[in-house]
Amino acid sequence: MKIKRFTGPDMRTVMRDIREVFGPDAVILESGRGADGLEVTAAMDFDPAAYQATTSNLSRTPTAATVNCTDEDIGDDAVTLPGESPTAALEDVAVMREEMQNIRSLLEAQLSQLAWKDRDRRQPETTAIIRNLTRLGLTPDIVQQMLGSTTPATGHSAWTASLKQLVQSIGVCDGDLVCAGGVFAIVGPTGVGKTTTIAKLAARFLSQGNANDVALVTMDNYRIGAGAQLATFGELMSIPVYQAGDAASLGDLLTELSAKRLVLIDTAGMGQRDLRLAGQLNGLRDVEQEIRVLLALPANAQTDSMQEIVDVFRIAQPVAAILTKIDEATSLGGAFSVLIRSRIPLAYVANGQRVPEDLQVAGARQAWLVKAAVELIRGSSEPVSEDYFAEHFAEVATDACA
Ligand SMILES: Nc1nc2c(ncn2[C@@H]2O[C@H](COP(=O)(O)OP(=O)(O)OP(=O)(O)O)[C@@H](O)[C@H]2O)c(=O)[nH]1
Ligand SMILES: [Mg+2]
Repeated sequence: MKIKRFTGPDMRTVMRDIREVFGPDAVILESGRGADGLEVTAAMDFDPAAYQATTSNLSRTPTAATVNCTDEDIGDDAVTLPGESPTAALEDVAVMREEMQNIRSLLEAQLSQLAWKDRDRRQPETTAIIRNLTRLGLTPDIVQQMLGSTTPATGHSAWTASLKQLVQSIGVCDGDLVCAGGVFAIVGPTGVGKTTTIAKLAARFLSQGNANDVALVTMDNYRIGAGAQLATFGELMSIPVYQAGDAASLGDLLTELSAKRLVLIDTAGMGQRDLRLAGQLNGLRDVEQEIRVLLALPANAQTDSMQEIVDVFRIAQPVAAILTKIDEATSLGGAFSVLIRSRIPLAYVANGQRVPEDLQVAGARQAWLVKAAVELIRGSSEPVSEDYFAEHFAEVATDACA
């Protein structure tokens, strides 16, 4: 904590000096009139405990302390608040600070609302697009991105242009990634549809290839009977299913299976905050063979949860994502936002429980996805509050005015 006394002819000058020296978070400790005009004692990195200790020390020699201070960084002695106990003074400062912050927030909110209303009046087409893109579930940063890269247009064509922009922004893999062959592992949190998607992918491959060319591996050794689900799918499709416990046994198994055109590895679903997760994901990286990781992302989750999933599973270095459960999602913009922001291309979209029908290749299907997102908002009646728009999109309006 640093404490300093500032003097000046008026409050405006003194406050400007304080802000220049200590920055916007300076705390005002004391103010009054002195020989040099207005005197204000302020602190940077204010530490209430240290300040309280200081003022307790000082209460023995308060006057001398105040008289002796200079404009240099002053010692502890400069901060007594005569006539008031240090604790009471501290409480006053805290209350004042909170009140000022409340007033500031209130003012900011009101200014934003005014600016948003103003923008609505000046640029009704843009604000209509902002409203629609937001209703799709897109996050403010991605809405801005769509607006920023859309060439100016009016009316219906402006909306179409922003949707086209969205279509172009969703990264996808070329063609049918898995069916081209290789070793793939599907990772993701519990219950997102990893095992079901593996069965769908294996069945897709079978429609073009041979059951002898494919093998399934489960690394799900954490839960009793977890491997049984994959074993059942394997049995139904006459595809062999293997079990691998750790990185070493997975490496040996992959060597054994090197003649297979396609190996699909199912991993144990773990919550993104499960401490065992990193061990499992690192295990996939520790094998010699190249394993391409696909991240299963549940489209029916909240946007923040999807972002957390992407952030946590990033250590597995996923080459692509599979968006699951889009049939259960109430909006798709959140998933688009997370994918666009994290630059993970989309390989497949799962839209139901049926194996293998409910799995679509994402490549060249962005327009279909965006259309599905638009259809979802047609059925939804939940409006987004004007306060939300004011909070996230008013700044642009202020800039535009300047
Ligand atoms: N509606 C819907 N349900 C799905 C989809 N994909 C999978 N499911 C269902 O979701 C449930 C969980 O699927 P699993 O494949 O077992 O999920 P998982 O990720 O392997 O689960 P854990 O291994 O427990 O982590 C099952 O009831 C599936 O039928 C989908 O795209 N849409
Ligand atoms: Mg599973």
